[in-house]
Formats: sequence, C-alpha cells, structure tokens
Amino acid sequence: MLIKVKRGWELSENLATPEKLFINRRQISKAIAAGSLLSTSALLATTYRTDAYEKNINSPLVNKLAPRNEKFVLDRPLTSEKYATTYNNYYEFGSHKNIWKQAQKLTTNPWKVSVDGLVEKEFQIDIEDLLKKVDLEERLYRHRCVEAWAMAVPWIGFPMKQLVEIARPKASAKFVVMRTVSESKKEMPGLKQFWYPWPYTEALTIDEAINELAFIVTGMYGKPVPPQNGAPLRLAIPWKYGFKSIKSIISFSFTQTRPKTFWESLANKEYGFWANVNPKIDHPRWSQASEWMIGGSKNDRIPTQLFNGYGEFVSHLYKNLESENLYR
Ligand SMILES: Nc1nc2c(c(=O)[nH]1)N[C@H]1C(S)=C(S)[C@@H](COP(=O)(O)O)O[C@H]1N2
Ligand SMILES: [Mo]
Repeated sequence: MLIKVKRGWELSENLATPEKLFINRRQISKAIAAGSLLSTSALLATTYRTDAYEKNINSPLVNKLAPRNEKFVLDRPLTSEKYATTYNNYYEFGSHKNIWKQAQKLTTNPWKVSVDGLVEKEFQIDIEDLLKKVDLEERLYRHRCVEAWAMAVPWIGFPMKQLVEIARPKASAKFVVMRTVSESKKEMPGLKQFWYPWPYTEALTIDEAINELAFIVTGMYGKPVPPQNGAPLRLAIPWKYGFKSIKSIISFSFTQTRPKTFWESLANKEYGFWANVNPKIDHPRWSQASEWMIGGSKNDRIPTQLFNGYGEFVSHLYKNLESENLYR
C-alpha cells in the first residue's frame, strides 16, 4: 500500500480511520523500504493510534475508540499528535505555548462536574457516571485560535446537547457558563498571575450549546485527552475562536443573563462573547484573513473561512443578531 503525505508533520485523514489501526507494522516498514512517500512522523502517528487502541481500550473516556461520525470532514490533513499536544494555550499553567510538562501535574481523578443555576434540580456528578449517560463518538474538527494558528484534530467526546438534556435547564435559562478548575497554584502556577480574572470561564447561548457541532471532548488521537489539552473534559466549538473551547471543566451553570467571561473581562475590545471566526473582521492588532497550521511554517498560510468553514451548521444562529459584535 502506498500512503502519500504532503509534509512530514501532516497526517493523512485516512491514516486515522479505525480500520487503519490494524495496519500491519511490517507492511508499513516494507512500504517505506520500497520508496513510498510515507514519512517518519506519519508512521509514528499511525503507531500512536495503534498503541492508543491497545493501551486505552478500557478507559471510559474513549470507550474502546468511539466510532467516528463521518459527517464532519476536513479540508486538510490532521495535525500530528505531537504538535497538538505540545503547542498549547492553557494560561493556568503559564502564559506561553510550552506548558505541556507542567500540566502533567494536574489532578484529574477523581473529577466531579457541577450542574447548577436555572435547572430543574442542581446536582454534582462524577465524570465516570456522566460518561455512562452519553454516547461517545470521534469527530475530525478544525480548530482556529484567535492568534491565527490552526490545527485539525480527531477528538473523542459527545454532543453538548446531551449534557444540556441531562442538566434539564428551566425555560428561563438562556446561557450556559462553564468554569475551569482553579484549586491549586502548585499544580497550576499560572494562577499566581493575579492580574488575570481567574477562574477561566466561558459561555454559550443555549441555542449554540445544543447545536450539533458543539462537542464536549474527553479524548483525542484515540486516547484520553491529556492535561495540557484540557483533561478530563473540555469543549470543542469549531466555528468560534479557540478561547471559547474551555478546558478542564468543573461546572455548567445555567443563567438568564449573559456573563462576562475570562477574556472579555480582560480585554473586551479584543475578545468578545461571540467570537465567531471571520476572515474579514481583523483583530485590533493583527489580520484574521489567514492562518497557519501548527507543526508547519508561519509563512505557509491558508485562507481563513467564515465560521471557520462551518457556516452551514451555524450561520442561522446569528440571523437576528447583526447589531452585535459577532466576530470578535
Ligand atoms: N481553562 C482554559 N481553557 C482554555 C485556554 C486557557 O488558557 N485556559 N486557552 C484557550 C485557547 S486561547 C485555545 S486556542 C485553546 C487551545 O487548545 P489546545 O491547547 O488544546 O490546542 O484552549 C482554550 N481553552
Ligand atoms: Mo486561542
């Protein structure tokens, strides 16, 4: 079998399909010896996936490698796991990209999630019990950081709509506000930066939260999501800038009024509530017209798309909101 990849850091979408888990490693070596274009890093990524399956078959966070939902397709190769898990934004661990080592200190077991505010009945639930109530699946999503880097990731998780159904919000609830764990400055030294409005919070309207794209992530690359990417529970909201995809969530609070979230409190001219991706609306300090893929070169630009290319799923949500600052 001949596997072509464009660049070393890219991994063809095919390589991540569950069937390919069972590629015989000797066949791969032979293909390389025979001069196919398979690069070392693509080979590694395939191996990761095989290992992921073998090692994590019993983790409730990935449920034997949840089946892929084929509805969500990419227009570009997957980012290799190495880059997606070592180039991160997670300010609780530090205000730079290289926080992955420090993040290993995060205690994620046990993990409880609170559901409160305007719901029929407030409750707390252990993540293992929550996972028994939802259906895990794999989705390939693009991710676009407001800083103009991007990635394409195979997430495992469940539709946020299922969480909203379990929460049973009252009719008066209009927003769902989420909060990141912020218990320990020892585990999360970034919390010592007192000028940030900790804890990290983010929010969506209920209509956004029940949109089929809104996804609660528990795994990536066939494994439980690692601490640096938001273990054990984070969002993936692919049509909005990355800061909306809050990590390591400990509570879902239902409210009637729109909250001021972390980044909005810090710099409301730069980071608003809606934060939908739009190549035509620049950040006050840089252009949003294009993006670069992590693992690649900053000079290798891809045009950014309205709603990050997910308009068919979400543009209707914003029809009557033209007076709002929807793209920042
Ligand atoms: N709690 C918390 N969640 C967060 C952040 C953060 O600093 N803290 N950074 C956000 C930003 S700006 C981005 S781009 C994504 C990055 O996710 P990744 O590291 O998995 O790529 O996480 C988002 N979620
Ligand atoms: Mo971001």
